[in-house]
Amino acid sequence: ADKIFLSKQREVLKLLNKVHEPNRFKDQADLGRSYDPTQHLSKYKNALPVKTLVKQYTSGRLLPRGRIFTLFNDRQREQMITIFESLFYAEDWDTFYRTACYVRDRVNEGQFVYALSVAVLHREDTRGMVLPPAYEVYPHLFVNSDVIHAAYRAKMRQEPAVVRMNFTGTVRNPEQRVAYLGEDVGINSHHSHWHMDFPFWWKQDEYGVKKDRQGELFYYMHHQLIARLDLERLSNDLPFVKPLYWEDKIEDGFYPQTTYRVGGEFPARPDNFEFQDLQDIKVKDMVDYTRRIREAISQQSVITRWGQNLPLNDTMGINILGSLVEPSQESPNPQYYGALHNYGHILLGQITDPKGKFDMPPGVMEHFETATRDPAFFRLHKYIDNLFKLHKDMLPPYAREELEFPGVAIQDVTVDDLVTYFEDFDIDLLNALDDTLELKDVEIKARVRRLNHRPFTFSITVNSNQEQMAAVRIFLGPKFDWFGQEIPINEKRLYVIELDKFVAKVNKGATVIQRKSSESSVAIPDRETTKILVRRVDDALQGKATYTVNKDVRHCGYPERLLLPKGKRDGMPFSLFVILTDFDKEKVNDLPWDYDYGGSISYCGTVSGHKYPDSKPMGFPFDRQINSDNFFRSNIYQKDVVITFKDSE
Ligand code: CUO
Repeated sequence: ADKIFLSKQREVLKLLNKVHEPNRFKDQADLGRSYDPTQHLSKYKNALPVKTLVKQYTSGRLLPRGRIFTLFNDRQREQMITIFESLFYAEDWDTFYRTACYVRDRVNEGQFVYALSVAVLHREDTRGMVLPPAYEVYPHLFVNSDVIHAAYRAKMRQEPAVVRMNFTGTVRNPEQRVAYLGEDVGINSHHSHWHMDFPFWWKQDEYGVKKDRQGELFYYMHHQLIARLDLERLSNDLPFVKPLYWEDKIEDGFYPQTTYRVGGEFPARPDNFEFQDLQDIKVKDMVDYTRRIREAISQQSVITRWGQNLPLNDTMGINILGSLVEPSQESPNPQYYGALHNYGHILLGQITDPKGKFDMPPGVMEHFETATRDPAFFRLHKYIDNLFKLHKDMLPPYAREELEFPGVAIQDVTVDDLVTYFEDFDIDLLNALDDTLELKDVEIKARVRRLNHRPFTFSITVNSNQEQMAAVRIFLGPKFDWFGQEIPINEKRLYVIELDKFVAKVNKGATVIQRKSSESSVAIPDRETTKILVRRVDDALQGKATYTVNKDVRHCGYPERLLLPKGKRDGMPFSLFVILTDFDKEKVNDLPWDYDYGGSISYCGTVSGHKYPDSKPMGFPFDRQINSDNFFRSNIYQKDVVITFKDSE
């Protein structure tokens, strides 16, 4: 059975090979040419999308190949959804595969990659399939122009090359000090995959795949991205991120120095630019949407499109608010509350050419693959996060019963030395370079600097009055602020980052729970490079090696090597928190091991209709106001830890 699955895996990798060129695999190209979906309409659970697709293609209405695709463009997204649905509704693998070959050479490559990826992530028969890392499918979105030019030169000379990539900007730009995070290929890959697992255009009921707590995950994952940047900023003597506002100047500009494969440079934004009205999105509308959302928050009630009131005054309020602010298809009233977050991306993406006078391509904010490169990304999301905070602050602080775990006490927590360092990482650029010149492929790589840390293990000594299952949550927060003042707990809670969340059995008496950094529920390991993946699959197919399919493989997950903030050379103190609660009271599924589902549930939840494994609000217990007298107890442990940065390992 694994062999059949592996041959499918191989076909998907072939489909995603050099997507900007005609399919170089003759079998797939031939199949794509001869297949006529309209002759097989009974093979689709819903045939309307594929019928529409063929019609749009034949009448030349689709976005042409070679053009830039952005999900934020309504027309381009609608077309992509038609492609996705044609693939998703295919009744069996054969129909899916033929449809994929059919679209591969006919539709825009950006739309194709995105639609195919989301289909692979959600079809039952492709569950466990590995997609190539986004930075290998679209290197242009991840590396800067210099690297691409140098790579071309190397290819012309037919010499293998490793091109060193520097972070954009100069030391005169203070924001440059944290560019290693915003420009990290792992972060961008995580973020783009998160949005593939939780697309804002996802139609839960139509597709029959529920996205449990999607709105809350939208809040929490992005909240954590900002908190993580804030800890990097502290590590580099920068103040916390400031939210932007629609009517204020955006102080820091951004020059992406990145180029589209075709279509020119990504547009830049000079310092102190202001938001501009676009043809169909006005700055004033953003102010109105914000006012209405603030009103809903302070009244703890949202007005639905049918005029009913939807309460926000409980733990599920954040899920509604998340879907309303992003918005996803679950927004209770998109007409009234608008599309605050998505429009924010578009306004920032088109800020330098708001009227389309110069026909500039979309900005970095208009792709999830590139958005975090722009410091304004974090400022937009901080602004949105503050709305969520406003809502959370309307809820009462957690009561004693919600915080305590009677009979259980944490005796001690120890952890290895926490050490971070920079290392080199090579990105395969093979996909970036045109094949139109009849030149052989040579090995060309971009070498980037990236943050990593030494592996570490937590040892948590617990005393319990009985054998039971405990939910363990580990967080890290700042100790001192930018001015060197100790941060009070009720403010600190806004900057704590989740390191791990898991279930452990505690015995009667003392138990030592050991947990490794590599097991973190926040993170995934490095993605495997396509070249090695292809080789491993081929070897397994030829019986030369074994290959274990992981049905729960996740592409979404914070890079494991970025689990810790950088810290400082002389050591930087942080506050570590370990919280134990009664898992039996908060579990959702009956199997505790569902908690491990796919390994990165903390920020990425679960896909394919599974429930989020615990019923506590994400970020518990730091998501609500904390009264310090009432907060700490025997199952909530706090201690100082030090993170030391070494230039290299
Ligand atoms: Cu992930 Cu704004 O939602 O980038």
